[in-house]
Amino acid sequence: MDQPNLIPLPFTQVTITDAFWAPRQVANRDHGLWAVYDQLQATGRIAAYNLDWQPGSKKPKPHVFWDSDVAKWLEGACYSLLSHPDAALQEKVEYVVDRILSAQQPDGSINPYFTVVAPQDRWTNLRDRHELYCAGHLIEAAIAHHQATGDPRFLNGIRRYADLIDRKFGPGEDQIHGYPGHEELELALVKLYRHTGEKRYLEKAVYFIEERGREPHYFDLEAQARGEKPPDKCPDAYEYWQAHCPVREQTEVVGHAVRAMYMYSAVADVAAETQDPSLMEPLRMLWDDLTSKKMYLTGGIGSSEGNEGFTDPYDLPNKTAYAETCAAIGLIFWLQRMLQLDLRGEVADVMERALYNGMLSGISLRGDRFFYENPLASDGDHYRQPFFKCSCCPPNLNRLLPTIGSYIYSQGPQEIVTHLYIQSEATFNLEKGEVTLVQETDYPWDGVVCLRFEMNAPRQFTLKLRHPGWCQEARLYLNGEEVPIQLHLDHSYITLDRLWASGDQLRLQLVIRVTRVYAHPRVQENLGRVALMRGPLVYCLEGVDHPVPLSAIRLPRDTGFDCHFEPDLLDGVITIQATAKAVDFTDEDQPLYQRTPPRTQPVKMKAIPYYAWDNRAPGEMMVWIPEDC
Ligand code: FUB
Ligand code: ZN
Repeated sequence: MDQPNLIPLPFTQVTITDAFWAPRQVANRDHGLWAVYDQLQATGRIAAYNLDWQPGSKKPKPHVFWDSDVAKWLEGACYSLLSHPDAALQEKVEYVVDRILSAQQPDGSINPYFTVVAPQDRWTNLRDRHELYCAGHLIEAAIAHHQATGDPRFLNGIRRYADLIDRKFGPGEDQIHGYPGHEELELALVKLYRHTGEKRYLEKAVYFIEERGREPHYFDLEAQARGEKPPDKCPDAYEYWQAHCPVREQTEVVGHAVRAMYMYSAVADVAAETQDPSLMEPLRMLWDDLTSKKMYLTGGIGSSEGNEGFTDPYDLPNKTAYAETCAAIGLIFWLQRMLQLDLRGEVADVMERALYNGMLSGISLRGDRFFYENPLASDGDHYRQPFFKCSCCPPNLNRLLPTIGSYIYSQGPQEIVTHLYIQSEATFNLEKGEVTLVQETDYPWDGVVCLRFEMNAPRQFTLKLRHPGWCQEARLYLNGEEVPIQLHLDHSYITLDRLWASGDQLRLQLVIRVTRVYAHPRVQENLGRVALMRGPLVYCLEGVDHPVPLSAIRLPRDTGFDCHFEPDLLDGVITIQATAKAVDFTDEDQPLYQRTPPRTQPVKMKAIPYYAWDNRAPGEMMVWIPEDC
């Protein structure tokens, strides 16, 4: 580690005032959180804490990971309350907390499935049964509740559960030498350590990370103890759980995508806390593998439904893309942590890409319908739903959206780093005093960003502004004087170390153009196709905007583009328009095979931002457009 760690500026110190993210936070607050709450009630997830299910009962049977859905909703509701008090939501939060605490067992555990459905199976199948995963989400929820309310009762209750896990797991003879089948608890324990100052929580996170993938494989041992045969083809079979080898030996992203992202996030957390560079090395290799071979243009990851995760390099099909919303969220979690340890613009570029595309497509503009899978092409049979049987994604969106503010900036003792351009007002407590930064911009539609400092006395600090990788042409002015960007670039961050004074102004002009993007030729489906990007946004075509089937459209390579801001379309978006060609499908008399290529005619093509698709009439969608050379 060649620099002191940065920390993200918490969203509680950032007020977003823009026309892009602020409305999404309002939609989450007014619709999303309520819609998910109703579903948690309707499906029995909250009633499960009554512990009144019995074999043969008509009540819904608690599922192994229902707690995680409730906990993520609770966490999101608490974050929302932190920036926007709301008595009605607060009442629901307290009600849910009461229900959860009422289900706590004398030993501290909270888990309706293991209390009423299968008490005899507790801790016997860490690989598949999710109790440690659920515990992690409960810990995160309890910390958020404590932050939002100052009331320690939920946190204290959950700490009893964390303490039980702490006693139960570890290297001791009377302890279980296992680790979670679905990672999550590890990052939650680091959070709990940071929140309480109790070092043993961090040590337990370290234990789980170090133990993972060691031989003999714990998952083999527990399978044998259950009287089952361990999976064939070990250790590769354990790639699904990222348990095929110790974390330090992992160089390729494998297995279940959400699990992988949560694990890498925890490894980055532990690396930050322990300053152990040997944990950063694998993370850098995993980043390279992911971003050079296994990530969709949208920042969606995990292309296969079979393992909800990764397959071979360049296996990135469009229509069948799994690209789970939670996986994009996990990627955002991980990359935010990487940025604190190793500030590189390309990492922030991908984090931004996932935020604006792969994650945001997961939720409707109104905030109450969700995608689980985020394909890059559709025949018109893929729609957002109010909820799912396996409903991890909706409450994950509920908890990410209120915290967008904490992805914009980092701070060091004497350093302010701007990763994202989002209109906002932020307060930093630097070593030498408080600094307010007011950011004004119409990003992502426009690339002009004005930054103004306010402080009660001049202060010396370093300001770093990300030079986005998508931008080929940028200019920067400090108090009206141009700053030669190239002389100040450090890993794609424009770095200015000076004595700043109140009223100092910066104007960053990022030229945003429509860009044609081509995939690596080994991504078979995209050969001969092009995608359109404008700034951080990936664009797509929707059937509803076109008079011909999308499969008929060919985009000539030399066609120019017009961009129009359409205030009444999809809550206000810039569309990309062009004259393309449409293959004539209508001539039924054409022979099946002929020597001349099919006739084409001009067609007006209109692309919209990918995140906004499926918010109008259901229909086809396509990101990668056949190109006509
Ligand atoms: O297993 C819990 C969650 O459900 C995972 O993170 C998702 O991929 C879904 O399988
Ligand atoms: Zn999910």
